[in-house]
Amino acid sequence: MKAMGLLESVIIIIVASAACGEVSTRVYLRDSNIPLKLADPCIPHIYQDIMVGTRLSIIVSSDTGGYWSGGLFLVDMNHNYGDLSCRDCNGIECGCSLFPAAGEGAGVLSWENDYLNGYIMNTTNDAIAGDWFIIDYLATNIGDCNVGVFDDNVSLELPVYEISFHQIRTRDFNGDGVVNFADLALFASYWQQTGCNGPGWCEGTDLDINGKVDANDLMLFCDYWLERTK
Ligand SMILES: [Ca+2]
Ligand SMILES: [Ca+2]
Repeated sequence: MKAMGLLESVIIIIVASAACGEVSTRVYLRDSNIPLKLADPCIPHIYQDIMVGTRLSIIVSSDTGGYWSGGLFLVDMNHNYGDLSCRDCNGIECGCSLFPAAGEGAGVLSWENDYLNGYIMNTTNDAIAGDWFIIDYLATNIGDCNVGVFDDNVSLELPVYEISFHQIRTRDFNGDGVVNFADLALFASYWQQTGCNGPGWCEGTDLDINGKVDANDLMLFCDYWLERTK
């Protein structure tokens, strides 16, 4: 009798794990296959500092198939720090935010209210394991931005986890997507400049916004030498 009970428990656990696959996210620099590094490899979903203006892509994947619904949302004030956007194509809104593994008829839909701003997603019954959706992200402001990952199987109101970005002043002064000699040249043109003030801060070269462009700003600039924003 006891053995029978144990057997039943094992069967329930096996069935439950087969039914509850895991939906996960990966973050890349946009239009590349370069993954964004975690701040600490042992702590998931909290990424290394990124510069304002950085363009990323968030891929939603699953290790199981079948119907699923959820979404990616900026909750509450987070929309002051970042933007989510889907990919339109072939005249279909968000049409290119869907991967074939999400199934024929899967959907991505823009949705917002006073509290949430982002995208609802659903697969169909013929979805298979793999990459399902891609949503783009732009860091728009200095500060912390959290993107909520929602799984309707878990909660309709609270994210199952948040993807966290810490956003700092850009070193890509000319906005061409990479920190290199062109930015250094602009930095050099402001070297020892005083009287910098906001919002421009000497075209962004006064990185510690103390009014002058000096060795401390150079150090902050060099920390991101050859870093890319997309
Ligand atoms: Ca640049
Ligand atoms: Ca300074």
